[in-house]
Amino acid sequence: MSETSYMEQELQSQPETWQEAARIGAAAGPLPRPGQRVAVVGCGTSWFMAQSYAALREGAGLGVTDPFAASEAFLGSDRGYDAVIAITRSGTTTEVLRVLDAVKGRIPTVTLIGDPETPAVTLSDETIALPFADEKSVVQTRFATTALTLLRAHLGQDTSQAVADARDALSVPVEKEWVEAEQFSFLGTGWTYGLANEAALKMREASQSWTESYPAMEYRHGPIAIAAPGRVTWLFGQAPDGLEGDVTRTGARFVCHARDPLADLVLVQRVALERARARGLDPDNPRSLTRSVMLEPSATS
Ligand code: F1P
Repeated sequence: MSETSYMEQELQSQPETWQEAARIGAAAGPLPRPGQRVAVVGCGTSWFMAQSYAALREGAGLGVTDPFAASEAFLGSDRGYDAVIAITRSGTTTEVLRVLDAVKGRIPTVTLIGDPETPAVTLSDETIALPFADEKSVVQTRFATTALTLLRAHLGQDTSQAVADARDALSVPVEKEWVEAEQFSFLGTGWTYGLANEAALKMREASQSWTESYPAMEYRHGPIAIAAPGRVTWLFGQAPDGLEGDVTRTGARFVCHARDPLADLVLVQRVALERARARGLDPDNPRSLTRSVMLEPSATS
């Protein structure tokens, strides 16, 4: 592995790519208007960004917004969607292309895409290209967070604090305890649940770590049995009453920072990178993973 991996370079550029995305997102564009019924689809990291966006949009009272893994999307006409948003860095992910193809001419689509020279563009009615956030590393960091920042800005959020907090997350030390921990459980509520899912995926992809993720209020319903000394429970956003005490009593380390939760995800990306390094792994080329899952035409979902 080279001293500076693509993953490291890419994750460090997030404050700049977020600022650029916020400019694009704040302008009027092809994204759905308030009140429209929206389905958001993606795979892997992009699915988790869809989860976060859906919770933010619907939570802001801007309309029904349902996130789906592209392979499990319910987009029948009885559901009455006015728009489908697809999120895909590569633009070649088979399950996403299948959704775009299936709804073509029936539901308007807009795709947030990293590489605009790809089939997803042809299949989409509209695209929002983020080539400045595309990545060389297989493990996604900045494309996902930049796409979500664009969507946050489109919902009317001021993302400048998130940018400042991302700079902070890039400068604080990565604690030794996080690099050496045996296991991580990531928790979130509302839009930060998608971030928890993404944090857990990042750690698995980059460093083959044992991670889990749950809605924060679900954690006491069984998963807390995993919490123990040498393990970490990391919460994004506001901690539910009493949860810190419940986790601390198990001997696990409870982590919850005040910074913008998307910026706190940047810190987890750094933890994943350091854990990969500590294990001699190449985070740019993780075991069994490719930049995009492209299935044979005959393969079923
Ligand atoms: C989606 C994705 C990635 C994952 C892996 C396979 O890619 O599932 O999130 O890390 O590399 O592809 P995309 O549709 O956003 O290009």
